[in-house]
Amino acid sequence: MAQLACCQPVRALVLDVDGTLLDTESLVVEVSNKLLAKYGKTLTMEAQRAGFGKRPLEAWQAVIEVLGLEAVASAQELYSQSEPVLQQMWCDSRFLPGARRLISHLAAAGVPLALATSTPRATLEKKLSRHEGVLGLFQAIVCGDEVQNGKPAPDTFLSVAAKLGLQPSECVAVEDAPSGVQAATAAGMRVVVVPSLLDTKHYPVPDGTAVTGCVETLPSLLEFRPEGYGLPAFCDCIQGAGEDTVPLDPPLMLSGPVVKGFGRGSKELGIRTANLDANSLSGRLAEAVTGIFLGWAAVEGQQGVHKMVMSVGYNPHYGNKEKTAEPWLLTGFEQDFYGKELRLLVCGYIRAEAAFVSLEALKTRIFKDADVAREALDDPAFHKWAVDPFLTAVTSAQASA
Ligand code: RBF
Ligand code: MG
Repeated sequence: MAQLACCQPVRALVLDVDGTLLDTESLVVEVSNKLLAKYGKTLTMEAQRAGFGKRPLEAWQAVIEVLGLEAVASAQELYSQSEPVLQQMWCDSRFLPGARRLISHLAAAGVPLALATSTPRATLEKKLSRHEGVLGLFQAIVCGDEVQNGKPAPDTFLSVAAKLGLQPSECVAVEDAPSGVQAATAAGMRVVVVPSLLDTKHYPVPDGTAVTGCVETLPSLLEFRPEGYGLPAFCDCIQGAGEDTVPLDPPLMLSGPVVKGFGRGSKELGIRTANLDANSLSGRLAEAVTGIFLGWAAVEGQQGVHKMVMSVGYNPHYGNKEKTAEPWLLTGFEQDFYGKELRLLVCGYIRAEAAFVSLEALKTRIFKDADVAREALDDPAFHKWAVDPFLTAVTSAQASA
């Protein structure tokens, strides 16, 4: 948790939209890759880093430069091809885990909230069109088409602070993209970074005592603790084995065939995780931020639903390159069910992934996670999901959780 720096109390939270509040980056990557295929290119990590966070035309210009497409396409050309496709998709934009909870909580507590986005106003409205009442939670909104210079210039953040009637030093910004972090820093705000790029070396190193710039880096907004900034703490946590867990509402629903994992689970750890094929659910997995989650599982053709605890991410203890989802079914995993469809209803968040000093320490923590899940899932707020049709539709008999 960030330690509050000396002087300025936090009077407002200023949020970026794309990749911070809403999962639009996955839509952009999908559409851009289809378009770039015509030129024999893909939206590489470097291109994403150059483009993310910027206004659409400036983002395309940056991508062109990174991919060396200057001779074959202009930013305007690429924008006119991608934008109509994206316009159809914006209304499907979903909140990233923890985002809706954060803004609802702070708004209800009377903390001023603002948006500082590179998106044009009309596009922002499309992106939030199915999320009724959300625009009304913000005291100030500044869009990319309302400032002279887009991110990484400070204009968007300076303008939003002015609209709030606050000094930038009284605001904390939340950003996912390097260009956005740069913009908020240049405006004189402290920044909480929730990286949307895998490679965190492109982000500044957090300094909890900094007066401007990155004060902490979080795997997702599910880890944000408002009390670290003198703001009211969440009061929706659900306890299990003495630990707080965060409800995910709506829950995340994942399904796919069970595949063989790294084989470490049973051999080294004494647990049998049922691995999901990351490719068969890549879109959803990208959106399921990393961390340790709890929920319910159902296996095609099997009886009942099962308590489940799951690790999503890169297993920092082992340093995997591929993102995996490894659910551990806490009951009923006796038969071999490779190839069968597994359905997971993920309704709670336990903690961030971590590296441990020893295998023993990792194992101890995983068994603690299981205890937390077992107990928390008995709470009515979590237990209600055990009878969800998403799960019971594939089981052979009535749920018996
Ligand atoms: N791997 C890590 O590297 N760090 C973790 O914090 C971590 N937590 C886990 C929690 C649970 C509940 C489970 C089921 C797995 C977790 N793992 C973690 C993944 C573990 O390393 C993996 O399941 C085995 O390596 C088998 O691939
Ligand atoms: Mg962003």
